[in-house]
Amino acid sequence: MESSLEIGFLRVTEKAAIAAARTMGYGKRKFSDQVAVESMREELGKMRMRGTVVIGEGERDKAPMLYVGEKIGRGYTNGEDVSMPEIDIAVDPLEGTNLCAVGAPNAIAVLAASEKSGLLHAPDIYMDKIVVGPTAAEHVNLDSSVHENLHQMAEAYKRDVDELTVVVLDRERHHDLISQIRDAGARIKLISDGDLSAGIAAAVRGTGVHCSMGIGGAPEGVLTAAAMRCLRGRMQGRLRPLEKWQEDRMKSMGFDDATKVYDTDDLAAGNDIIFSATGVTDGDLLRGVRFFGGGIRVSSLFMSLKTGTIRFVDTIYTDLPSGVPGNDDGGTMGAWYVLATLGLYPVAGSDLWIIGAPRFPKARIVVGGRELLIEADGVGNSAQYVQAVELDGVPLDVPQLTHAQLTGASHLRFVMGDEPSRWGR
Ligand code: VTB
Repeated sequence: MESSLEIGFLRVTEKAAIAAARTMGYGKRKFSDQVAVESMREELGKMRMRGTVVIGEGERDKAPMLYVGEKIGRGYTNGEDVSMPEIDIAVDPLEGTNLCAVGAPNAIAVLAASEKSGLLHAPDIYMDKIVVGPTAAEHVNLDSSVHENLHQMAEAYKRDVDELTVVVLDRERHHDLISQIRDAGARIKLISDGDLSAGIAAAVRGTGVHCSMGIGGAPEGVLTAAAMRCLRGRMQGRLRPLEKWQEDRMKSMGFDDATKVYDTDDLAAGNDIIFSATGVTDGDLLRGVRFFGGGIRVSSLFMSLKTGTIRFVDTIYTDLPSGVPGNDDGGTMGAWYVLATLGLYPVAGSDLWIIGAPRFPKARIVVGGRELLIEADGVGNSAQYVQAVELDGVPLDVPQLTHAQLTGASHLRFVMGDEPSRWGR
């Protein structure tokens, strides 16, 4: 994937996290989710790709935005533009909607992307999961007993079982699982929501979490697996239809073996996987969004499987005129670009302007209170070479102007042609 596209995905989760964080503590779970979805969709729509949502907000009839199968990106804005890459996208714009609604820890905005067919289109039902980091990746198996898995993990981590911490969703359905973990002697962190964030935390040293176990959403399992590919951890899952409609759903989507264990590579098979998660509220892994006078600070985990990079990114968005380091460079580049399209290049530290090839047939700019009309007769994709230049009707022999000449003039006229000329040599 092109790096400009990759970095675009970071922006997508950053923006969604900011939108959701603005609603933190409102007690409106659905509203928090909705603003994150809207933001994510808007940002994804700006990207130079032909994106397809493979994990999203639900099926088309239930979700107006980011539904499974939705085509998104500039490659679909005006018909299909085949020059842009096809990308499969899995999103969870707000993982932990309840957490955000009450301001509890570990709400995140998440996205994974891959080349076509690199992420499993899992049904929106439950999945029994086990997630561990690289240290224990080869030491666990969903088919083994909880006792055996924990003892294997302890060996891998070179510690006792009672020095392991397992995260489990606090649900009635986990009654037995919790007893088995307690019997084996491991510590437990019960969470009210957010097993995706817990799974990622398990794969990062220093979070104090070693494993995530139990039944949560299958679509989020695919996102967890994408993160595990990048972190070299492991995620195993088995679809667990807990109700009849889930069984039907599973079958209708072509998943008929309820005993099959899906490993990390089955869930996220791609070779070119991008994973981005941005903290909404403070958590084990990431800080939440912080608003301050004139700016916003966000923390993300941003990974690329292909380049093998794992980045913890801290970004500051600001609207202050003084900006932050980087903004002035960005501004200069923007100003330079505008001037270049007008056929003007300012030589820094001097009063000279070098004359280049303009891109627009007509432009009016105000310089020192006076209007300067810049015309480029016949400019176009083939006519991109300067043949002659006049300033207020006087032909110029050299391709430069002083600042005083430019600010004292009212008409700069270019004659353009298809071939390079000898003008200015
Ligand atoms: C919850 C939620 C998770 O799945 O577990 C949900 O906290 C499904 O469980 O983060 P319930 O229906 O019991 O709430 C997740 O959304 C993702 O796995």
